[in-house]
Amino acid sequence: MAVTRLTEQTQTLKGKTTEVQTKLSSCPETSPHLVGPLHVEFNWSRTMEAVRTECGSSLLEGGRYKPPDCISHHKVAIIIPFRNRHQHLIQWLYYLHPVLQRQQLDYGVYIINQDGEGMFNKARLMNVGFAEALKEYNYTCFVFSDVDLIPMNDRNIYGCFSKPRHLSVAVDKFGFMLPYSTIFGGVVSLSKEQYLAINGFSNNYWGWGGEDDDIYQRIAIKSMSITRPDMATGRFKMIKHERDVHNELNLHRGEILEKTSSTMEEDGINSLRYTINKIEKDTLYTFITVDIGSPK
Ligand code: UD2
Ligand code: MN
Repeated sequence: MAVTRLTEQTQTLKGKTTEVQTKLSSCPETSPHLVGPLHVEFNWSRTMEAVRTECGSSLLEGGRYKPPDCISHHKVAIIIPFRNRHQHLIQWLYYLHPVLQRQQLDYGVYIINQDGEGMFNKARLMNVGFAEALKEYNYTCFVFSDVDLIPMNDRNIYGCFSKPRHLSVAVDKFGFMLPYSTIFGGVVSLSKEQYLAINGFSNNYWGWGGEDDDIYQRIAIKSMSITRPDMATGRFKMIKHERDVHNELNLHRGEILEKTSSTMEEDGINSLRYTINKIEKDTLYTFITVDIGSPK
């Protein structure tokens, strides 16, 4: 199907600048640029500036990209919950930008940085990412990723499908196996409709754990199921780290999780409250610093 996109091409014809329309077709079902298994290692220390030089030339401000020669099937906002993991972010950007481009995605990278030293709340940050990304562009797909997870195969598409998808199925930290069958943490994708059908994520998990099982519950309660890539395509490396300060194990996670079915209609994207303190546009990403409050 031929789709028309207005491209701003400047032609210097006797000093005149003109806008021309070019006809672009949909990208192929499978990108011809994919290479399969990737070599991923972390024993290097590039600066952010070096990654900007290496990966930035194809990007628009804010870590935005569109394939130059076809219309992508996926308009994807990549949402990364974040605080104080600068080195991991450099490594994530270095590996992911080329992969996402080879996948022919129309994408933007949003780093959602929790302001202050309060208890970390990953799911609330992901909800903020959904809301803020939609203010910028008509994204139809949302990929939520830990900052420390790097795919080892570029055939693991960071897009959305007919069901919510769990992409990080074989993480080295877990011996390249699913630690349990209902795990839905790490890297996941949901279309805008799928995300809204579950009212986004819970805002009430402070500290480590539980929020991923809650998302799985929401999906199951709404009679949806999930998909996964095969274990070879879904391999990931997690950058080694200790548990962060102010992200201690959430001892209440079990009792919140038990109530998901009765609370999910009121607790989610429809009850999200936050204050944006800063939005910074880098070549490689949009960095949103947000005050998400603290536990009641
Ligand atoms: C697992 C899950 C993760 C999440 C977490 C429990 C997998 C592969 N990963 O990861 O998705 O469910 O358990 O909450 O199943 N972060 C910061 N700064 C902080 C704390 C966290 O940036 O101070 C972000 C960062 O993107 C990080 C993510 O939150 O990757 C998850 O935290 P983690 O890496 O400490 O948790 P982990 O590895 O146990
Ligand atoms: Mn981790």
